[in-house]
Amino acid sequence: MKLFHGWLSSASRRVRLCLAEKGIAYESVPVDLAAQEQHTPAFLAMNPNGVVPALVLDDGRFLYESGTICEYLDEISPLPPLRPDDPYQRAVMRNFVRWTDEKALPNLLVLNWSLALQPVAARWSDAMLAERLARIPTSERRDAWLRIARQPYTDAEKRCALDALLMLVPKMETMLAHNRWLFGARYTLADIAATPFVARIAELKPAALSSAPAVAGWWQRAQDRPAFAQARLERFDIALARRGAPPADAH
Ligand SMILES: N[C@@H](CCC(=O)N[C@@H](CS)C(=O)NCC(=O)O)C(=O)O
Repeated sequence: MKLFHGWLSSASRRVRLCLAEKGIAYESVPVDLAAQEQHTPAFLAMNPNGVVPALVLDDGRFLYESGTICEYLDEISPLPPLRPDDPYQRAVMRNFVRWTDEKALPNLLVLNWSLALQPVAARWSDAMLAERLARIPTSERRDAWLRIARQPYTDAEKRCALDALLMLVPKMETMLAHNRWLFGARYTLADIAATPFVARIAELKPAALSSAPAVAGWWQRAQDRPAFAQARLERFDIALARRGAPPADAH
């Protein structure tokens, strides 16, 4: 398999975690988001939404949407199982993943894009910006790129985004009250979905974790898993300094 991904991208980090948990070998193809490689015709042929990640299967077919990719990997490579056995619990797990997609990701986007993309996009001339916006397939991301290029998020907006991202912590604290992992004794795709967000919370506001003991314990256990190191969830500032280049020892 071939994974087109961003080193800093939460959705890509999820899939790297899942591949590592499964022990599935893959070719890593980093996509430079600041250079908008995700909007090239070749990339759009793999993912018409123009976002990372995209997975190319061994038979040449493509798959996108990180949550969907992780479920697919769990189906084709059942060991270790990464979903609850009970269909109801599986459904609830899917809703948790969806919650992170809908509530956590857009707020993290405000914070991460302000650091990673705004300094680059602000330098584009109006003509360059218009040309680049025209390649973006969805109106939602076209608006996001226009916003980051011409009207940077204010400190108040960033504070709001961080507060909204932090809503994940009490939600997880409740789920972990009597559980080792989010859905019980088994590490699941819900834990994988949450990991990139908690990693950023640990960098942006570590105090939020010190005041949530169950989440703090979960975060330590998540980092102790061998797959965590293999998936290369480096600190955002360190990875950003390399500007999309792969870590020296990454595959
Ligand atoms: N729902 C999608 C979200 C993917 C997504 O938003 N990817 C971001 C990085 S985390 C991206 O490609 N951003 C670049 C852009 O929007 O141009 C998934 O889970 O795969």
